Amino acid sequence: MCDDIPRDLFEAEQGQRVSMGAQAFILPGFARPWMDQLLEALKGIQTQAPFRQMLTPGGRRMSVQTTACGNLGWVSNEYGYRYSPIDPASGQPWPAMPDCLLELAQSAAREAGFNHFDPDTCLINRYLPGARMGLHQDKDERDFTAPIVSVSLGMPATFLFGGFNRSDRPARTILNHGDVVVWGGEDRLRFHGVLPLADIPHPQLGSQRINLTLRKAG
Ligand code: MD6
Ligand code: FE
Repeated sequence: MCDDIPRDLFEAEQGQRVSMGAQAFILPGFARPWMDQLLEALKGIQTQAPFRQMLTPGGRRMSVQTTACGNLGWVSNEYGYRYSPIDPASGQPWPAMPDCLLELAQSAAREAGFNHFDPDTCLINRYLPGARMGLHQDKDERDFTAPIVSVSLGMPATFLFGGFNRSDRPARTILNHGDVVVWGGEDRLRFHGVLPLADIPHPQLGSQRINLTLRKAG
């Protein structure tokens, strides 16, 4: 994929489905009807399982801060990454997946053609200005037939969507507050990432971006 996805703040309308691949879509503003409930639920999750900066297996500190909800959470330290039913910071299970989040994710998955999405984890990443996510594949899940649903909140970010090799030049698109990305099927293992965030404070969330990705991991 060589061309940038032709989309900016003005082109895409709520209710459209912007295609990034045969089974990969941006749903602009799709999360808006759930927004108030979602932000309220996030506050509770953050209290129970605060954001923390994890180490990569290389021993480097990730620039994003991470937490999770659902039956499993993604955890990383200098020894490797894995999904765990227990939050290592508290020794307790992760906060439950809020109903509004599950409903939003299933509804977005359906919109993208994935009918029986049954996520058991939501990875929650917080980006402060300057934080980034290098090109990676999401391949720690057991079942690649399930899609991934990603919800963007707060400051806008430039999302990179590449091919099946790290060296494939990625397309770029902006993800705004309330946008949802769904991808799966033949696009499930594409490389993707996020450029370092500019500080463009969001009216509700201030100088941060929060990204929720729901998956079926177990
Ligand atoms: C982010 N997202 O948007 C990082 N992965 O902050 C991801 O890494 C991601 O958005 C798989 C599917 C959708 C995503
Ligand atoms: Fe990812």
